[in-house]
Amino acid sequence: MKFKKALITGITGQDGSYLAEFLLKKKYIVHGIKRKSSSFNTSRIDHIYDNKKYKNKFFLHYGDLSDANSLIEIIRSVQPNEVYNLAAQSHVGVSFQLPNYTTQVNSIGALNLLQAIKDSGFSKKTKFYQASTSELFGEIQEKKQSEKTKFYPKSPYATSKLFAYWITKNYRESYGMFASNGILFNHESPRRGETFVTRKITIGLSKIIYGLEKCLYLGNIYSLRDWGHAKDYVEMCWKVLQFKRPDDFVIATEKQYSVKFFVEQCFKYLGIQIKWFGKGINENAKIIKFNQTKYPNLKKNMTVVRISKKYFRPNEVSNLIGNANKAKRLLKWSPKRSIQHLIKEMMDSDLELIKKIYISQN
Ligand code: NAP
Ligand code: F7E
Repeated sequence: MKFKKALITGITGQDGSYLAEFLLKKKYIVHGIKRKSSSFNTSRIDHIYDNKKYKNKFFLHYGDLSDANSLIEIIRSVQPNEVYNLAAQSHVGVSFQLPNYTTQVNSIGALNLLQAIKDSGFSKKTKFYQASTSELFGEIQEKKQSEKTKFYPKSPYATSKLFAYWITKNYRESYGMFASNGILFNHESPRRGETFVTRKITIGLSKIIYGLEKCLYLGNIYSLRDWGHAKDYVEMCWKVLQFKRPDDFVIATEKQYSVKFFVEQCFKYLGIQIKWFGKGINENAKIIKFNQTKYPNLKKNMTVVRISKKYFRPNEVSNLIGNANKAKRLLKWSPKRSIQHLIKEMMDSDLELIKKIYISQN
């Protein structure tokens, strides 16, 4: 039996690691591109690499989206059936400070990869998935955003992804490539990068519980997002490439919550009652009721959340919610995990992580 070969860029990231696990379970041979880093960057995939079961099924290659030669070399040697382009400078806030770099990686990087497939003579053999994003909708032009909603990107990240979205379509139309966009709304997990807001909250509260920090500082807590679970969403990436023709799909839960709600639900899960005071930059949350025996490091009236100007962006996307009807209808997909499931999983995982750090320090 001939196994399919997949190549994943961004394999060391949140989605890349879940997608690798998913594809290996589907009996794919998985190749991943990791970039050179002076410190270890493979913590999310070490368990796969170390698993004897995957010895001849999982391979890593050094490469970088900004280095076209490395991509051509890898494509030629791997000859993948499917390429998932998940690599990116993916932080919206950071993209305002690194607009050029963000564009090099996210826009030119996607182009380099498409061109590497074409130059290698695989335009008709290799399917291509581009990790597009709800950030393309930015200043929303429709209440719920679908594949038909007009784009209005509001950050260097979003504009860089706009190019990648269009160049993917362009290679599809110009060269007959099976090249598709998954327009994914926010998706989170215990493997989410620590500077994205959900993970910042779950890790921040865990540190407060163990007395390693006193307060969590956030930016715009009124921002609204459609948050799904990364495990549900990587299944979608695969489904997008299994569809009978290349196409573009919005993937979303169609439910919307504020950052403030996410904070409240995390405290609720921990069994800690908080109350909000003040307005604007002075808004803050204090602890009202909690179990002192369970949480010896907490104090009544302790301020556990404050607002900091540092985390506001020059241009904010404040309201996103998807319409995933097309994916539901054509790909027979719907998200399995709720926001409560997500919060429980993320809180449990970060409490465990911080407990280990606390024990090692005491
Ligand atoms: P992530 O955790 O930030 O992972 C990004 C990955 O890209 C990491 O493996 C990173 O490597 C790699 N990378 C960065 N620059 C690179 C370069 N120049 N060359 C090669 N690799 C590079 O992102 P994610 O949350 O998994 O998201 C996956 C993709 O989906 C991204 O393209 C993101 O923009 C997009 N997206 C994400 C969401 C979401 O809510 N998560 C929603 C829509 C779209 P290191 O580990 O070395 O840093
Ligand atoms: O912010 C607000 C912030 O950084 C969510 C990426 O995966 O999803 C992600 O982009 C919201 C924003 O994600 C803090 O201003 C408040 O309104 O978690 P985030 P994002 O910007 O939505 C999209 C779909 C992607 O494609 C991206 O790759 O939360 N917010 N206070 C904060 N955000 C952060 N990071 N930190 C705060 O302290």
